[in-house]
Amino acid sequence: MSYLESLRSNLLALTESAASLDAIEEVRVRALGKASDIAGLMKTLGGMSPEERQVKAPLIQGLRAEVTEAIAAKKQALEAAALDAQLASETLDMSLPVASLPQGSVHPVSQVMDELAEIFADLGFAVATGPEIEDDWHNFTALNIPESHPARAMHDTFYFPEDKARDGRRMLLRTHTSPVQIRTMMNQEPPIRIIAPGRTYRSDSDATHTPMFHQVEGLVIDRGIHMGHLKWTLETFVKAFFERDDVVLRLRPSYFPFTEPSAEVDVGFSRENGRRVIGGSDGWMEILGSGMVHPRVIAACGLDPNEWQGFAFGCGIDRLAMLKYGMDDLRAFFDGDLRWLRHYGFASLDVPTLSGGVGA
Ligand code: 2U9
Repeated sequence: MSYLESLRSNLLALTESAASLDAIEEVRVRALGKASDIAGLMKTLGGMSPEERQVKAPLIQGLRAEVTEAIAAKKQALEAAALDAQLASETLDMSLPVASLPQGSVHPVSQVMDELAEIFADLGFAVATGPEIEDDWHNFTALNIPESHPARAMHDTFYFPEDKARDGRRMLLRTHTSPVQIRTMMNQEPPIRIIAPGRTYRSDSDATHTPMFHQVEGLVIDRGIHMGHLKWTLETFVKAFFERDDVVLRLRPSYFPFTEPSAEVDVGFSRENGRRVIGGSDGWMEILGSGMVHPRVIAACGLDPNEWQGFAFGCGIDRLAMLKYGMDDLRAFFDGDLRWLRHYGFASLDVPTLSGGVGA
């Protein structure tokens, strides 16, 4: 057997017998590194006559190519085997019962959002979401709040600098979730039934206001929609949310630029152990704003207001959580205090259902 042949069978045997990624790397250095036999053979090419080189160069280079390829193939096979072994060792049997319950809990705001989704899904509403960084057209103009409108100032908006404007529209942190409904109306054919829960931002901070707060808004667009549909929907929602049948609603005329007519919604409360609880008729508490979608808002979204009508409503999720679960300081929602979270948090594996009870 020639020297080249015995070198070839030696190196291929070494390659084949490498049992780990470290071992194959050692073989690579030994077979192809600077001090290897193949490197030595490559160096001899320079001192050969052209005739000899013409014969030997293809043999030596061919050997180098064959060994390089064999090492690469072996390395790939070892890597695949290592990945298979890792995946096999990391399998998790999802059907096994939980050994101990997870430590974390669901934040009351997330719990209320899940409850809202569950209640409104039963009434045929889908959950819609959209960007928190908006432009002034979707947040204001489309909602019948033109540039000079005092409502823009009332919203205490967090604006981005002028040079961040897109297509001539000033960017801002959305002051309500209404732009989600605008985007839905522009992208989806009616009939529309959605709720839009999410974070909203206003430059306002005291015991009852935080710069970031959570809102849910609802929107129905269809033919022949009237205030009766609005009142029934809100009544059904409030009864299901507070899990009481003795809920009474009172609609008071109000004004919002995006609805006409507009109504603020009060709910009757009673006193239990000195605390106000929803239900009964000891007094009224305002919980929602609502109204028939303004024809100008419907037209701004490209729909014919003579054909399509709708109702909309909005309320603060943080306030809903406080009322339902008896919390009295809004700021605690955002402190991240573990004792508060453990006290008010909800078991992470509990999913609110209408049959099993939406609340805790
Ligand atoms: C579209 C058309 C109409 C949403 C509405 C209210 C009334 C309202 C406030 C309640 C407390 C916000 O969190 S809060 O400060 N909201 O009173 N929101 S009607 O009306 C819309 C929305 C979108 C396209």
